[in-house]
Amino acid sequence: MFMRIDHVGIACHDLEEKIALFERIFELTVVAREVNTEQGVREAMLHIADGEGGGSYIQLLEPLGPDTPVGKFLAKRGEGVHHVAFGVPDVVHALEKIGDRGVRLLDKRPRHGSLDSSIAFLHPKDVGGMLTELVQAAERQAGTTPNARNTDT
Ligand code: CMX
Ligand code: CO
Repeated sequence: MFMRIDHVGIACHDLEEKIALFERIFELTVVAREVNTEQGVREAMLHIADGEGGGSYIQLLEPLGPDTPVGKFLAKRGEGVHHVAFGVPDVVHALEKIGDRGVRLLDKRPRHGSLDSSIAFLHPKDVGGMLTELVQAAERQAGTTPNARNTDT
């Protein structure tokens, strides 16, 4: 079902500060910055490697306000790992299969995610306490990495 770990999402108060930290200590490069109002985040994707069906990344997340998923998480738990995202070939198919196994789907249908992916979340309480995201990467040519860009969605 899973092809790779697509990304690990890290909640933070100050996106620019954390980008600088991850660039400095891990030599990672930002390949995309995005404001996703539907998810309530300002975010950056830092590229790690290319894998089957897409890349793998660290996703840094700053909330757009306190009453957002990441805003609430920061208030309750502070900065740190917020979710793990797995790459799947077909997110609609994966959602159907996982839903049939009794896991609560936070998204019944895929939404827009980073780098033009299609994403959906599973309830952390049904996955051993881990907020889980499914990612179907956007179609792109094998062996290429996305260009750095700024988009507002
Ligand atoms: N990881 C693990 N557990 C989490 C969690 C997280 N990130 N966020 C919340 N929880 C736990 C809470 O601790 C709580 O447990 P207890 O009842 O034991 O205290 C339980 O889940 C319910 O949490 P809550 O605070 O009452 O509920 P919220 O209103 O904060 O909703 C959740 C939690 C997961 C349903 C919500 O954050 C959500 O829908 N998330 C999906 C969307 C999202 O996270 N978007 C941002 C990222 C976007 C991206 O990756 O592109
Ligand atoms: Co994510």
